[in-house]
Amino acid sequence: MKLHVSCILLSVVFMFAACGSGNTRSGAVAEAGPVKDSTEAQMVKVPGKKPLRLLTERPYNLETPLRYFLEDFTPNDVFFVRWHLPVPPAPVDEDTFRLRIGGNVGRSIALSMKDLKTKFTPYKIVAVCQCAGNSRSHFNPRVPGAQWVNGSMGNAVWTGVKLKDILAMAQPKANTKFVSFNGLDQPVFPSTPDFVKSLEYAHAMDGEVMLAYEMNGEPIPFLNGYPLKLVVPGWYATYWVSMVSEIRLYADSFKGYWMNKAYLVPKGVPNGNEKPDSLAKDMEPVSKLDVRSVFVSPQPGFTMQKGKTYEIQGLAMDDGTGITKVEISRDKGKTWAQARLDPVLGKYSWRRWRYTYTPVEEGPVEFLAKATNAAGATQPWHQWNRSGYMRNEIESLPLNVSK
Ligand SMILES: Nc1nc2c(c(=O)[nH]1)N[C@H]1C(S)=C(S)[C@@H](COP(=O)(O)O)O[C@H]1N2
Ligand SMILES: [Mo]
Repeated sequence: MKLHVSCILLSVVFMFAACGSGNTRSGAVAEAGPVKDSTEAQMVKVPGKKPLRLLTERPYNLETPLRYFLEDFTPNDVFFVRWHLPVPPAPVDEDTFRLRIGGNVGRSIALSMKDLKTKFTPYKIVAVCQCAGNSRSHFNPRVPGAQWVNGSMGNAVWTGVKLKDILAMAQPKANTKFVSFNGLDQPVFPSTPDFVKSLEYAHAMDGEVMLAYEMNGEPIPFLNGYPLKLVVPGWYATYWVSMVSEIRLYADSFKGYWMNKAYLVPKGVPNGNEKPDSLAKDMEPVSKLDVRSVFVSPQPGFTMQKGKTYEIQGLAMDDGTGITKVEISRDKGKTWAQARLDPVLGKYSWRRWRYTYTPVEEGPVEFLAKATNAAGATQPWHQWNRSGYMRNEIESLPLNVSK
């Protein structure tokens, strides 16, 4: 813990943005309603990052303010940060760092960063990294956990090596079923389980799961997992293990706290739904991203002028199936109009949508946004689960119209 504290003895600057009252964090039940601007919250400046919304300090949990989602690729210096255990005290030394691969393999190997950058064909993919708990603060009744608004997500170009190429070098045994991933972060007390995640072997070998050493063309930022981050396109970010240093293969299943006790959702239920008074009994690990859309601009409560034309803008994403439609409603879902979709930046990227609107009447107006993907999957009107995962309820944006 001492080491960790020293690492975060930083010039912590608190700021309160001028807009908004900030009362969304007061502990009241969060309404399942409009997207709230992260800039209402307390902000913190840590090395390597611009001011971000502070959720917790030990370890760091930092949220990206909404306005950065006007960019297609989330800049590294505002990319959200999520840790369960203390962040290692200092960046690793690239020369001495080794990625170890062992377990059910023909030969255990240890790879240096230089090995990874020179002995394999580089691979690049655009993918959204979204925490399974993103937007948790909107769940009603409120659920425990980091009270994210919509900013525990980001889109980036990831460069590195396909996991299947790396595993092949260790000669996996034919009966391999699971692969686990451990990072350099460690619990303070031996009773706290280390953060280890696993994937089925076939998934790990699908040619898309990769180990990234670059994010948007730069080394992965320290707080996002320097020097190596597992990228699992289309899957929630809990699998995107930061500072990966150990990979193990198993002939049978892998069991561990972070796979079998945490990050569970009701099994086989669309949108991970359950009811507070009748919780699901059968649970399974969270996995693929639900279809969702979020509003990015304008800010909630913005006042438009009658007769002027405005662009309402947002993002939509899913598990890689592909967003095919985003619809907008101004009458609580009775009628829907299609938004325009920007070009696809990659199947695992988010996709920007735009809707042009010219108000003709004064008064309040509420927009709803609903995305649909190529498999016909869309967003629910109501959603709840005990841990606040996979949030993808249809969102609303309240605006005003003046003379
Ligand atoms: N080593 C390690 N990797 C981790 C975690 C962690 O606590 N330790 N948290 C996971 C979770 S829950 C999320 S949402 C993502 C966040 O990635 P980011 O911090 O780069 O945004 O990292 C994942 N990888
Ligand atoms: Mo997460």
